[in-house]
Amino acid sequence: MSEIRGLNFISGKYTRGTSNKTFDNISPVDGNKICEVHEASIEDVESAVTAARQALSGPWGKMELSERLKIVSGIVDGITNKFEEFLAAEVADTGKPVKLASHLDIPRGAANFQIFADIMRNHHDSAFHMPTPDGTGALNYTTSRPKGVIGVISPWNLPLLLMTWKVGPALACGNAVVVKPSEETPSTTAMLGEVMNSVGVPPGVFNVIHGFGPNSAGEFLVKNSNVDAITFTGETVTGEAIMKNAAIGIRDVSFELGGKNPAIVFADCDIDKAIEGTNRSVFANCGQVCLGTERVFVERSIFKEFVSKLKEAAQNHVCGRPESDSTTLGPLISKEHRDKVLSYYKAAVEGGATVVVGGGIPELDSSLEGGAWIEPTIWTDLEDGHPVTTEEIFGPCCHIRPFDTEDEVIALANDTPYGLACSIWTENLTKAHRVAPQIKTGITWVNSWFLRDLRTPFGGSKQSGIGREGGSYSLEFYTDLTNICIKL
Ligand code: NAD
Ligand code: 6OD
Repeated sequence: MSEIRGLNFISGKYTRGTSNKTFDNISPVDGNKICEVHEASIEDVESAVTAARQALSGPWGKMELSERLKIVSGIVDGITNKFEEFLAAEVADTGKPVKLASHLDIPRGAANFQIFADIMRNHHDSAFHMPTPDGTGALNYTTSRPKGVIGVISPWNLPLLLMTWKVGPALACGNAVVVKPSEETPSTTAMLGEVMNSVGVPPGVFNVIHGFGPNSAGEFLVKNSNVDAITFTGETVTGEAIMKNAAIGIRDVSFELGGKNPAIVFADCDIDKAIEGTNRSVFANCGQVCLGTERVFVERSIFKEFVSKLKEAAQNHVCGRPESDSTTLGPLISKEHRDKVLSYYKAAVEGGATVVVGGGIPELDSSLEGGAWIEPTIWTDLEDGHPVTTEEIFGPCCHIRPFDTEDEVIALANDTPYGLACSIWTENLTKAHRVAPQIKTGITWVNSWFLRDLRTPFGGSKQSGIGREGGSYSLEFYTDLTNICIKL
């Protein structure tokens, strides 16, 4: 099985590709090599895109909707039947606790196919009757087609979940895809090829190419003029680079990008609920969730109590091997990413922060020395505008700042170029309804975090994204709409 994890998947077949270049997939838990990954050449990317194009004019393109959706639903069973293998591969690549991946990553990875099969099964076109001067009238109706070949570029933090969140709707809508998973986490995307074959997805509908971004598979894919549209999840600066290349040929993009998400904790919250939720939103997945909280604003009268309780929660986290039942915190994805996060830990101290807890590398069993471990960290007392409070860190850390008034905290929450997510903690529903719409984000939770109904629109405002995906909103990107106007 480890063999296919590092292979490209083109036209229904696993292949090393033609580049003769490989790179190592390294465990973030202990630094050991997991497998060798075969980097796709520009010719391999071209082959994958050609295979996808040809699939659109083959059986896939001609298939009845009901048959296509039966196949898409079959992918759910295909993943579920290999649940343990997907789980082991995802945990190996990311180092995240088994408890987390078995509840979130793999079930959601499968559910992403079911929801979009259901959405398409219930999708209907619109019709508009129109009067005309001669009195006979006209009938307008819409009809949608698949957009074509979709380039899917995905990140490493929730590899299977975030990739299938895009492949699910793309296939349900009848497109063909070429997927470039993150170089850090190639395994579960590669393994999905086997599932696609086993459930009858025709060759060329789902293709996987491995490699990096610039001057590698990611850039080759975006620059390929036979790719009709690009859907991407990752950093905002990467989105900018992709958008420049997608502009050539005026290709559509859908972007889910970075965030610097606030949590707003009002004095009238249920403090235990707020602590439990903020403990998850700051530290889950070792802080590597785009929706995660890095800025916490707490009403002054409960500030000290909140800081002390969140500190206690942080201290209770246990770093350790993913398989251990007691582990609550995995490593960061890589030593390189840890260097970046540690540079913010250093900058916080240099900027005069009070380090409430953490701030360094934990002392762990010597067998974990080669891993990318880091301490959960909380700061207070940084000046507004300090980079630690404005830039996305993507680690298990947050800055907590007191506030006095509702208007003040709304302004603070919105004072960022990002606009992905927010959590508001209050037992006063009137206040929640008043404040929530004033926060400029794609999603705002009240008394919760990462509670997802897959039929709802998901995406980011400002520099956190372009477009919304989820439920029938995904059709805006994955289909092309034609209006047919019939003069009666
Ligand atoms: P990244 O932008 O570094 O990489 C994402 C993917 O883009 C990888 O597959 C990478 O190889 C590829 N890539 C890099 N440069 C490219 C280029 N020039 N052309 C084409 N492809 C290129 O992101 P990451 O480090 O993997 O993920 C973490 C980031 O993703 C964070 O900023 C996080 O906030 C963001 N993210 C956002 C969401 C969301 O829904 N908004 C979800 C998850 C992660
Ligand atoms: O829940 C989702 O659909 C989604 N796209 C989550 C993104 C999480 C980011 O790390």
